[in-house]
Amino acid sequence: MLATSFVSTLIRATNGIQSRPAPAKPEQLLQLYDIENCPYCRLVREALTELDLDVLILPCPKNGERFRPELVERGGRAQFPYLVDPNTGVEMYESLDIVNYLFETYGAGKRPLKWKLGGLQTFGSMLASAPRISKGMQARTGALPAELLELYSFESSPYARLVREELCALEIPYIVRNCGRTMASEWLLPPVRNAFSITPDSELENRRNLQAREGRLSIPYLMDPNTDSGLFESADILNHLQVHYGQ
Ligand SMILES: N[C@@H](CCC(=O)N[C@@H](CS)C(=O)NCC(=O)O)C(=O)O
Repeated sequence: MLATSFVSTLIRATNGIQSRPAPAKPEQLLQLYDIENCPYCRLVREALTELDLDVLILPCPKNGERFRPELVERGGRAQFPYLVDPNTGVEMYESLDIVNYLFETYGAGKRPLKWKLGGLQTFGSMLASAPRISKGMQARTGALPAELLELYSFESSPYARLVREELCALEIPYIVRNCGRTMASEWLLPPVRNAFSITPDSELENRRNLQAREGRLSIPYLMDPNTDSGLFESADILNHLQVHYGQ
């Protein structure tokens, strides 16, 4: 299961990993009606990681009953992704329009060249969806947590993807605390870092907060205020979701 997630990550090369933090962070959380393995939604999530913007994910798997009907009422049709920016009042469909909007509104300087080649990005994202076809696509609606879960994640993490797919299938809304990379040492896997006592001093607030909270940093990390728990390790997080929110 993990192997195909690595393939998706490799296909997207460096996309959705490296961050250049937005100079002007939005005060209120952005919201995204999203399907985890949708190639169009992935592009938006990649841009969010690259701009280091947090987002409230509203999962809309096939046959979903929680946020799909809500979007149809709100935007007029069931098409994903759909961005809501409560800071500006903007709401929009169309992945590449959303990416442009995010860079124009929150980016530093020009939109990177790769995003000007939008069609190419869409094609690459479609290839990346293929190895995970049907993963997290069908609703298996779980219990709705009273308080929002928070997932420390970056878009292209193969481990975080497994967790996001499950949250999507369960239709559990969650906040993504984006934790892209800004330093070479962050590319070292946690065990290697630990072996050589390397602690990257990231400029990203989410990474700094997680390091301060737990004394170490590894992605994904799930914070569940409902059970007062913080979990590393995708397998442990998946188990936690099943035990507390699964059918
Ligand atoms: N041109 C749109 C295409 C979006 C699109 O076709 N999304 C698919 C999901 S991958 C969708 O909304 N399908 C309808 C559904 O899932 O019910 C974009 O780039 O945002």
